[in-house]
Amino acid sequence: MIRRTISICLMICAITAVGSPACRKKQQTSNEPPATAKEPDSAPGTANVAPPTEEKGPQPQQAESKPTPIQYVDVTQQAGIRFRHNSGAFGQKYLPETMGSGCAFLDYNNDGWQDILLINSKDWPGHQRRRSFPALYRNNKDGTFTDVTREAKLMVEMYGLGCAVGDYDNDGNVDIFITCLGPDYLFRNRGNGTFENVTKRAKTTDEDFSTSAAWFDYDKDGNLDLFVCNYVEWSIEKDLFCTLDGQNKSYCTPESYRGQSSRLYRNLGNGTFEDVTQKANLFDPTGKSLGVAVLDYDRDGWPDLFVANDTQPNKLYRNNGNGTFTECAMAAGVAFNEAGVARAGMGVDAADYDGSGYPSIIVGNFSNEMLGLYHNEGQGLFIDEAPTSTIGQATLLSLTFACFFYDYDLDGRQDIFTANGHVADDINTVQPKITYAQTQQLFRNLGRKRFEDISRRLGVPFRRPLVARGAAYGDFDNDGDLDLLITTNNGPAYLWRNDGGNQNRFIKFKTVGTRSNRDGIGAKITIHTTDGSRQWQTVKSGSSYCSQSELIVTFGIGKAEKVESAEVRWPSGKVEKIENLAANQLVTLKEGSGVLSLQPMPLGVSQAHQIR
Ligand SMILES: [Ca+2]
Ligand SMILES: [Ca+2]
Ligand SMILES: [Ca+2]
Ligand SMILES: [Ca+2]
Repeated sequence: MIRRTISICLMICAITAVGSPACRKKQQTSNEPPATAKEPDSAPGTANVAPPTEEKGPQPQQAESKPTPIQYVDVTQQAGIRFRHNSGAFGQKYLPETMGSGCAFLDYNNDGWQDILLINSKDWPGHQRRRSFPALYRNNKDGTFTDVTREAKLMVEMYGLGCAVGDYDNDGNVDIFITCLGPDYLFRNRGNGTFENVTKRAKTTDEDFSTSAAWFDYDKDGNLDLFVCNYVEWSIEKDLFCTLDGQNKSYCTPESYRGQSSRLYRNLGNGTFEDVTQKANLFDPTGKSLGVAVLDYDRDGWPDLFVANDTQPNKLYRNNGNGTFTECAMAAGVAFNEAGVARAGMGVDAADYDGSGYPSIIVGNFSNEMLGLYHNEGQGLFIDEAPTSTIGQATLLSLTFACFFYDYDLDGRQDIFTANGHVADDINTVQPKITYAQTQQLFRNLGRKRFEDISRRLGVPFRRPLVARGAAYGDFDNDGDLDLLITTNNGPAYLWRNDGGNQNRFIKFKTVGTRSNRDGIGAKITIHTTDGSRQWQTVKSGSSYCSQSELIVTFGIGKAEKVESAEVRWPSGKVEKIENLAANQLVTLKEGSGVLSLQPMPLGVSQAHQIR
């Protein structure tokens, strides 16, 4: 029956795709190389994850818990991060209480060390117990952070959900957009350690229930535009009674409320924005959007959008290159699950995880729903491979909010991280297999589209259940490997240090746009290593859930000693090529000038210096 449904769905999708010219892949007109990259049969770094030598023979029962040479260590306390999210919950079970909040790795003071931004919600009117604020933690370059929220002028109470960071005014300082229930906030970075609330002047505020957001330059005019996901029409007055046990109030699912359209703000380049949602053909009040990924799925050089919707079909907006978008999710096969049912889409990300040359998509979904693993087949079609992959069964019971691709072991293959936690604190009383707090998951990419669930082998943090929401990756200690920042609902935020990931080699890029936006968001970087493998990534904002990872792009290159060549395709269209880069460096690239600086890594404390 299921197989039949799949084939019917595939038929319908194929027919629909053929019948929708705007969604069909155009002829390869760009000067991009064809998608012929092959994956090496064994990644150069494979040796690093071989079982410890003292183990004798395969022991399947223990294999699941056998530690790997890479461990994540919870360094929250020693790093000095004391943040606690306040959902405002006081017993009424208001829907927004279950949703927040996100986080970001960003370098707000341009010292080359990733700082931390944590979004907060607040108490409800009439039930104020304490004041709560977002938090900005400055990296002290020695493994610790200092809370600089007050001096940065970010002590603003708001019912915050998510954030996106990007240098919208191209002055070299990364700015912060915070999504809220009620008016959103745009904070301009003054470049002196403080932020200025420019929301009113910028006209990027709406009263909606906003969640994830992303900066990207959809019209390639050199100014970063802003996409904001909106969720449902909810207010204290409109709050409904829902129940799991027939008696007590539970948190409602979004079916009970009307959706709100997400928004696109065009950056006019003078500090103000224009709401172009209608003009760009993006108006959709059925949305209930929670996640957005920017990707060029058809490789025509224009950034497209994938929007994950909660209990509504997901949307894939193809950028027509003329200021408008065409919705293609049905035709592309990413709107529903394999049975044609809309799922509870949360966080999302896109990357080329199999060396096909095309970006594929992951979507976090509800418990009793698998993660969506939409493989990009080219020609504008995707196929959800989760049901036939390890990932499907392993994510069936998890309620996944944040999810992203990143290369935790630097072997050159994009792995998958998911942050999980249920929305109903009483779920276990009615569904014994499902818990409120859940463990986080990491799927190691084995190549050839295969993944291994190694969550339970990565150390104590991965075995501790949390009510996780946002998540971001970044190399906060500048030792090369990617660390994790995780937020929990109405609880602490966590910083997990990656220990051992840098046994493999890497190369990192920081992009400085000139004709393109200053952050180089949208720049596509392709590297070739000596073993004949090719990888590419895009500098991006958005993805995950309500969160943003560092803007630095990290490539794992296994045991390779150098990168033969790197090509950067800037959003402006300019293409630059660099030959012969030694491994374990941060390469700062300036559009039009090539390499601005080479910074060997790991970066010791004494080596800390300005990277601009
Ligand atoms: Ca700025
Ligand atoms: Ca623009
Ligand atoms: Ca990997
Ligand atoms: Ca690190």
